[in-house]
Amino acid sequence: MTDKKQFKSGFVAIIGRPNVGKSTLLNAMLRNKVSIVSNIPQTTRHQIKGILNLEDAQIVFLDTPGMHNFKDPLTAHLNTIASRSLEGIDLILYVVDVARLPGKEEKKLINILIKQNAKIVMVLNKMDRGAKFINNHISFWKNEDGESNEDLLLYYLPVSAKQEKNIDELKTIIKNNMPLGESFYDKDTLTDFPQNFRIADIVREKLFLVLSQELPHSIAVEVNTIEKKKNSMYIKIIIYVQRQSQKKIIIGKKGSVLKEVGIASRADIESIYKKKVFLDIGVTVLSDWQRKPRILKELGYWWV
Ligand SMILES: Nc1nc2c(ncn2[C@@H]2O[C@H](COP(=O)(O)OP(=O)(O)OP(=O)(O)O)[C@@H](O)[C@H]2O)c(=O)[nH]1
Ligand SMILES: [Mg+2]
Repeated sequence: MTDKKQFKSGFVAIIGRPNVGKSTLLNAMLRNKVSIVSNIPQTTRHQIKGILNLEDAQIVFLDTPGMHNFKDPLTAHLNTIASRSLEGIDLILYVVDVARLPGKEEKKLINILIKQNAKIVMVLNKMDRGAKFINNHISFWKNEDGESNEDLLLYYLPVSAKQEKNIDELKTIIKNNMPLGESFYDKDTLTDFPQNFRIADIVREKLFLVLSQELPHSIAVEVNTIEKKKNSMYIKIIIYVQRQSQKKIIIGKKGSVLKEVGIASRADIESIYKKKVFLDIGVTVLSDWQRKPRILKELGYWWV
């Protein structure tokens, strides 16, 4: 039996530049797909909570959009979401990609992180690609802002989120550093991400997968309607693009792209919700949606 007094709970933010593997890491720790993943930067656009329920602890992870230096309006929103997720955090997982050199983004991030009142673990991810720049990352951390940061880090831990290497070790470190406390959520909660956003994100992930670099950065996916029956769900989805030419790309020749996206999305949604799914996906041209506060709000970019 668990001694109630010893139960631990806390909040952990997963922070890093775009594409380092933050969402992959979250999914690996939860052994469940909560956050979408792609090889295109700025995949995550929301703050997504993933909850790890253990016998003697509940750990609430916050996956965040990667922090970026660009100045366009969407990126500014994403940076704001990432910064806000540091409020009230017990521990930060600062994720870096050891297969690439640290640069401006890491510099900016380190300067934000050292000001936080939280424990920090540096997660050296993508070790399966070789440890080429591991020392560069460690010395970048140590030397930024006058060689005084080393003691702010609890650990450096090499992992491969994709191959699930060292993930249990990371979970143990996190648990050991959580404060004593009661659960924040029911013990069977996996995420607080609303169903419609979760479904929209799955469709966005499949668009990345099918179109890769061809996918316009400025697309958005909205779940317009969900009709639930006992064993099935009918879901109407609208993909917003900025121009007619982008609509053509999304639809593909004779609808081939949309068809592939639909098949892959349906498979994922059915496996999450254990129901038969009917997907109806449409594409709408809406110029400059990123600058329209009403649309941004409907799409779930709350802090506009
Ligand atoms: N080789 C390798 N690839 C990885 C690993 N972890 C993640 N990736 C890949 O890196 C890419 C980015 O992964 P994401 O999890 O979407 O990265 P992210 O940091 O959440 O990215 P944003 O949400 O855009 O900030 C994907 O193609 C992943 O498959 C890893 O441990 N090894
Ligand atoms: Mg992500």
